[in-house]
Amino acid sequence: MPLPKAELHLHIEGTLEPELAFELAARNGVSLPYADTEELRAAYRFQGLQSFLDLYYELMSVLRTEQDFADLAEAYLGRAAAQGVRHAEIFFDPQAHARRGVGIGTVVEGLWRALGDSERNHGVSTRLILCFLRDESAESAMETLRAARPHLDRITGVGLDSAEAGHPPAKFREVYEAAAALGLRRVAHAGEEGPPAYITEALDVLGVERVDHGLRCLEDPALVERLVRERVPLTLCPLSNVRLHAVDTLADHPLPTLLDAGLLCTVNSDDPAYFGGYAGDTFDAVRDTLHLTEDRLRELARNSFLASFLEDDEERRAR
Ligand code: ES4
Ligand code: ZN
Repeated sequence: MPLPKAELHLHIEGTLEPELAFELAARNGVSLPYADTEELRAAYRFQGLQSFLDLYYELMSVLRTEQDFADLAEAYLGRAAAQGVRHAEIFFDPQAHARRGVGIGTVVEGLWRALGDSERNHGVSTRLILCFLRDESAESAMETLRAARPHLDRITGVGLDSAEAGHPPAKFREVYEAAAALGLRRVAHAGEEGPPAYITEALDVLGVERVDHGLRCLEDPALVERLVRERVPLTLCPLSNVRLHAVDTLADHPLPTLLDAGLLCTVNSDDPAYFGGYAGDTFDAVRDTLHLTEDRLRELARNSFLASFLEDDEERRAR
């Protein structure tokens, strides 16, 4: 039995496996510039975040209808459940779909067809987190939040993703203030490719409760001390860090150092279709390669529920 765990850093568009991408492409009459799934998989060699994002945005063009989003989420939930995931907080990128005329209603209501029945069908509770693309304007983010208003009963929080360098968190101060006023929880990617100062800014200017990635906090000992003191969870994604070259190999990943420093670390899969593993695969990989003890693995699993947006009673039931 895999360890029960919560997944807190998962882009639903990053769960699009090549087989489903081709199926949806055929269904929707979209042509992909790859002959078959093998040729597509061969393109999964990334130089860094941007080269991954280019393919990620290209491939998600096959997602058009509510049923496409339902099929995508249903496939993810089945795989996640099989790997011990009991709770998933799922990112989605509405602006990336709005670009080709797919409205946020199609995305959210489509995902909900799967998420709404997930506890019953898979034993996985879920939350949705709307991510703003940080390489788009603050005005576009605000417009996205406005468009989300009719769907807020389905949405728990907001996040910030896409190309980090040159797009500091403070650019999104107003939209995060507006999100907080609507009762939404706040997270942001920071310190993945961007500097530690972006982590501080996400905390101080955006008021985030968790930091997604946060890996580069290690370059600033005072920041590490603060994150420990304030019990700010980090949603680390070790397989993603390897594939995007934030670390050289998994054996070099600083997860043990981060845990030893007393940080509230969680381990997550980010974009599992692209980075080589779902939540259970990721736990197995760090256990085997970083030689984590059973106690450390249990700590990571416990942290995933502690750092989640579940209420206390729900949290106890999930784990
Ligand atoms: C992402 Cl790994 C990563 N970083 C930033 N934005 C993203 N969107 C999807 N995956
Ligand atoms: Zn991410």
